[in-house]
Amino acid sequence: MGYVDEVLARVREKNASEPEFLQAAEEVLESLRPVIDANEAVYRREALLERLVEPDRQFKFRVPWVDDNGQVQVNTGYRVQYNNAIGPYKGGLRLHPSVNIGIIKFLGFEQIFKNSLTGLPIGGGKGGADFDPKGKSDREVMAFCQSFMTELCKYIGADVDVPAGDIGTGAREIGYMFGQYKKIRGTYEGVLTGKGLTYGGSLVRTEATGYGLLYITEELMKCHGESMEGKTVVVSGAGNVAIYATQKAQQMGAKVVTCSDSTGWIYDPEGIDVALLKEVKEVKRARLTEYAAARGSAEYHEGRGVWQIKCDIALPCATQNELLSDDAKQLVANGCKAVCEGANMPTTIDATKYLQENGVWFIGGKAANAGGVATSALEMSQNSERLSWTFEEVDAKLKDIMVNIFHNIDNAAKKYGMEGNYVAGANIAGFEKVATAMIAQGVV
Ligand code: NDP
Ligand code: 2IT
Repeated sequence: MGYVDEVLARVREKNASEPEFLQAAEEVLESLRPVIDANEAVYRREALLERLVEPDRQFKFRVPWVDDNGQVQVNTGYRVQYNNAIGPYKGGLRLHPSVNIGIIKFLGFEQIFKNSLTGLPIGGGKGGADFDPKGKSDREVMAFCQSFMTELCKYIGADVDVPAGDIGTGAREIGYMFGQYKKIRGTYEGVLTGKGLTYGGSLVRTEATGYGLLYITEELMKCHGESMEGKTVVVSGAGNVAIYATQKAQQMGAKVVTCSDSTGWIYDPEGIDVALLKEVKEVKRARLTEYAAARGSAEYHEGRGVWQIKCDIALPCATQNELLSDDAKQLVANGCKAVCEGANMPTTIDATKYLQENGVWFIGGKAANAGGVATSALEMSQNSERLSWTFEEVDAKLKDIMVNIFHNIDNAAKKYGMEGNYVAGANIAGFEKVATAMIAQGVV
């Protein structure tokens, strides 16, 4: 048995109850085969893969808080510090009822390679809780965030581990958490990113993941002799990533005709009205039915279904495993040319293979959604020098980073004889830097 197969077998045995983590680990290790085979003796002696798949440490803690009726509620909080070979642990906090250790581990593992691809000095980590912010008052959200940070603050710091937003964690939650960290630790430091602009946040961080997704998609199209102008784009999700992906796609001259949330989806053949979508989701925190009610051209459908709409480009921006084999078949049948992942692992392994085998250009989340964490790293830089850069400055750096990521993953795929396989290219390029740093730092 080869080294990759041996490690995969052990990973499957040890993590049998964590399907999302296994999916992420299998995707990465399978595509690293050519690199591992070329350096097997060194990596085996170093136990490099065994060290890579095992987090440095993981925390699980009780989060008690009091609801508006005076009732005590209890949630479970997590932080996984996966790998700090190239910088402090960095990664978001997910607040969603589905959160468990397997989901946080999958996200933390992905984050190692994504953060490496940005070219900036950040390691991989992730955290969150099974708390559901939906339907909670601001006071309840604050109570939860303060209790969560009361425990989390023991393990993080500007040079140690720097959390940020993810599903369910936006500017409001980051603000409450930052306030509690400052209160308990007594230091004013860049311990979180995605902060408000009046207390150390960076311009463009709000838009960064969606904008970055479009910058890399545009570069992909350009390299295939195409542009975004006049393209029909299908987007899933209606949160932070989806909203700003839609906005940038429209600025580039494309037409985005769908969005979705956890209960239904919108088909708007006139093109999504971003201002209205922002009002419904960011201000009112309401359902997409409100979008449809306010917009004559829009159809609302219950359940899932955006991938059945004919498009040139599909951008999954909601959550993991939301684009399945049948969806991939539908996209191919409809002539879709490109799929780029705004979310983390939204496409199943089978669906990814089908798209790639049928000539769809596919860029996975590690590369395509790296603009968010890259801009977080730019926020850390600004905090360190106690300065703020202009919107144009940060936006230009973000664009540069995304264009570089595209060429790095394209070249890595070519180097190992897999031209056009951007998934393998991203895993390889992300891995090589981390592996070199781990070996240089010895057995730690
Ligand atoms: P948000 O919480 O802002 O939005 C998530 C959106 O997806 C919401 O519209 C939500 O619906 C919808 N959704 C549909 N089904 C689900 C489900 N089963 N679980 C959770 N959400 C669902 O999150 P983000 O936009 O920040 O994140 C979206 C994806 O992008 C995630 O995979 C995240 O990990 C990834 N990502 C985020 C980055 C960031 O900077 N924020 C950076 C890189 C990746 P509803 O409105 O009903 O809640
Ligand atoms: O998945 C991700 O990259 C994020 N949620 C952003 C992490 C960050 O630290 O900005």
